[in-house]
Amino acid sequence: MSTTDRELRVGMVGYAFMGAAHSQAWRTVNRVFDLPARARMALICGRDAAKVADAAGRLGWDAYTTDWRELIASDDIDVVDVCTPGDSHAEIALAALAAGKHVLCEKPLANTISEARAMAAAAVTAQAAGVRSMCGFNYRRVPAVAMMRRLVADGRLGVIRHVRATYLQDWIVDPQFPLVWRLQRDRAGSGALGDIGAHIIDLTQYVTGRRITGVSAITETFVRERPLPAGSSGLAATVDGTGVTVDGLAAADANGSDGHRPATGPVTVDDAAVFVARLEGGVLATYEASRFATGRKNALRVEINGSLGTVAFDLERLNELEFYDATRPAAEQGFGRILVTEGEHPYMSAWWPPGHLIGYEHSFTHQARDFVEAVATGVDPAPSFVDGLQVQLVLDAVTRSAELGSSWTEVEPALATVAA
Ligand code: SOE
Repeated sequence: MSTTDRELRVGMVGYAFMGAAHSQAWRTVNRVFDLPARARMALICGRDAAKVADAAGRLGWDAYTTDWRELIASDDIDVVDVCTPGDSHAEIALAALAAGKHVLCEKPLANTISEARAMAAAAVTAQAAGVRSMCGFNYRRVPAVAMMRRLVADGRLGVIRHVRATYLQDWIVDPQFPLVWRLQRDRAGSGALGDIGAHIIDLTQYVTGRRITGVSAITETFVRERPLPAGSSGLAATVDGTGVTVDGLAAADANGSDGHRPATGPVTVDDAAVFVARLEGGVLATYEASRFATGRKNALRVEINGSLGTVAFDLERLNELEFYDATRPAAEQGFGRILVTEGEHPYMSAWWPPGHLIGYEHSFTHQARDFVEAVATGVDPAPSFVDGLQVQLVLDAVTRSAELGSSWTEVEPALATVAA
């Protein structure tokens, strides 16, 4: 429980799936962790006055506005939390940094490399003035994932040889699922690749401490034309495509002008991306991100093989790690299960007694905890915008490789490209 009087006044832009997840974190963080500052849910912003007023009440914000520029200009806001679709990340985050606000920005950092580069450069400049920024890759904050990193860093896996990562969903398998913003390149940047592939790219670079240096990729859009969302007047539909907040999902209701034939539009992003990669230090890796893995709702798996052992994480069993320790006597070898709920495990001492499990939303609370702590103590949080750019460079290399028939495509170090 936070005991300080110091406040960090948060202004959040966006209130759909990620806005709700971040709100849950801001509501909880002071009550669970003893932090050098208390986060205050000062102001929430959305374009629709009635909807954002409702969100403010429901999610627990003090006040609301329909103008994000007003939120940024306010002297009563210290932190700007960007939870909008990718097409507005750069504009909002750049304005917030220029106004001297600390920024937490959802992943992927931006829709394009040039936006991400501008954001990383602005973050580096702002950093010199004590302004902090962080990209919201929440899965880093699952205790079992942080523990996985600790095992690798402590050398328990020896020399890392392989990374195997998959992130699978199935929410658009039905060709009648509507053309929501997540399926439009100008709004979302890319499809499965940027939305869920970005997570496994960040997570594996984080856990191994190694950068992806090159990729060879294939991508596919299985369903190229979809009905417009119900009630939408065109491609600018803003409903969320996560299955959580889609308005009614009545795709068949989005009728064309003759009242029978559904009005449709083109899907302009990938439905799935598969790629092989090399990481620094000679690591060979495979990645798969798909929204067409029937039956897989939100299935993220990462396995790392080293000369001394293997560790595996499965988001559907997020309190556990599978660990094979090859240094044990031959007669005792085999995969074991670490239940990551001990006080010694990352973040867990603040929660329940050992064996009492936590869930998805805790990763956001831990993210808020780390962000508040970094801002209040004057330290740069991670992942930084430069780390976000590093992921973006991989996304870009995957796209380019796929366009060129899977040709091998190198990925530059992000810092070098920011300085350039
Ligand atoms: C997409 O369906 C999505 O909501 C992502 O945008 C999130 O980042 C991921 O954590 C869950 O899936």
